[in-house]
Amino acid sequence: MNPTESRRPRVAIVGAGISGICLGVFLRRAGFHDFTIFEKAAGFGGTWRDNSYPGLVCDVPSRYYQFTFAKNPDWTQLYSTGPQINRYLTEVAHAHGLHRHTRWHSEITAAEFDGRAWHLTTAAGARERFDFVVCATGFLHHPRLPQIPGLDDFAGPAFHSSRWDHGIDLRGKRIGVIGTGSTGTQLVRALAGRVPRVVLFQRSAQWVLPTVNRPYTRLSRALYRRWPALSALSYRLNALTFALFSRGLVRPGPVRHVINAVCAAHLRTVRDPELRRALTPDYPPMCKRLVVSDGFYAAVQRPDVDLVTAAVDRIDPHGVVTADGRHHDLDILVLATGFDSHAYMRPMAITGTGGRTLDQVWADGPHAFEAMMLPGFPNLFMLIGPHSPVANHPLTAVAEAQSRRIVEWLRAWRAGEFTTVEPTAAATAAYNERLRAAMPGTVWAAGCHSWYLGRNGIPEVWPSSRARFDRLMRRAPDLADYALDRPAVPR
Ligand code: N01
Repeated sequence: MNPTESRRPRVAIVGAGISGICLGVFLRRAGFHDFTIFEKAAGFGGTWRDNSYPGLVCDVPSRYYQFTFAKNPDWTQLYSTGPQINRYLTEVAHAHGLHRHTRWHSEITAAEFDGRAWHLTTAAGARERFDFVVCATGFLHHPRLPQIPGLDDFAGPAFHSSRWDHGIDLRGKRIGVIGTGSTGTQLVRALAGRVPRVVLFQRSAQWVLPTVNRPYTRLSRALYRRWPALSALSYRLNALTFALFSRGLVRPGPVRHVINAVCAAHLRTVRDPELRRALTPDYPPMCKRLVVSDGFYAAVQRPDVDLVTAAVDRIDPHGVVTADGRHHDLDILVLATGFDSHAYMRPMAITGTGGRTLDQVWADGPHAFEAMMLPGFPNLFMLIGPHSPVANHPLTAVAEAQSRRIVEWLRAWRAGEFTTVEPTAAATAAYNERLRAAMPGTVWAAGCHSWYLGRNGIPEVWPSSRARFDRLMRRAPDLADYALDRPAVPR
């Protein structure tokens, strides 16, 4: 027997969110069964498990925001709620037996490469050896908490939007929301009218694309169940629509003009000129992630909702004091201040060859070779790593493209074509140089501050179309870009 035929890679996947689930399914389908998913919490879903704030609705249509291998005919509306998506992800994971591969409450704190394999350490101190490590830790994951003087002195509940405390009774409460991203605007829309007062603290105004979250009829769901091809068609049509939209993101032209005009017309629906002025951004639409909403402007025009544009100065036990000296009395404070989108798998301490750490290699900011691998870190893959977010396409699609690629590498390993693989430093530098050169035409570089930007002010997203990204992921690797260590052939 060929000595390589019995090679069975041991694979560790860190994280049981969208990308971890996706890879788990791909591995099982490809006949790789020796893998473990390490999850620090106790459930599947990642960010969809963590975020459960009132009003959470995905801004990508349900029939697109799903895995192509698990299309759900039973979505009840155009845009699904957070709990619906979390249920879907959990069901997919269970349907593919991933619960049997998952270790809950197992946070990986360190990963070290010893020249042949990876050694993972959990928070509980257990150590285990793997041939491959895949970081499926997401990037909208670590809450970004604002440094506001007095925050700890607030007498009522104060928490980040992704840590919603459902034990708190909202009835009769005055709620302050800091932040006007997708989260803050959804919260305001959901809370307005439910509580006596909502105060929205806005540092930067947002452009808002109008939409209507229409329900799917029972008949349409029955048709989708009866003819699965309808789900495939719907996915395809959404992909084409998003591809068109993405053009406006990555280069100037007519799509950008249309989106700008639609957002500007939507803003004009705000009747009070002063409020309209306060809601007018000083940067072009889509520079920050566009808010897609079917009711934010209506909510913010209600008499029981205050939009505060003066800077937050400090917090005291009873509310927020703004730079104009006003005190805003509050009972609950929600920090919808976003995420540290550049942390990726950190604070996990990752040490590659020669004792080099990920923090050292990423001292100037996260980067990767083709979004997935790094020189000096053999047999380590990232899912939805640096420059992976592809315009506003769903991360399910990105996870599928990247999981496919990992499976190809594992097949090659199983066939004995290599023992360790890593991209070369030269290929990685050239790749990142090409990305950097493509950024100036993108809308994210149009002069606003957003979570898309790295520390150097350069966007950390894919600067082209989904089709190009898919082609890159499907292309057979050019072996000149990689350093491969081949297995010794027994004499
Ligand atoms: O976070 P954000 P998010 N003082 O970073 C403000 C996805 N998502 O959680 O713009 C005062 O966008 C900050 O102000 P500024 C989606 O991709 C999807 O809303 O920096 N304000 C900004 O207004 C999204 O883009 C969905 O000036 C402070 C806000 O907080 C991403 O997640 C739903 C501040 C943060 O906005 C992140 O969205 C929700 C401070 N110290 C999220 N610090 C759906 O699909 C920050 N801010 C539904």
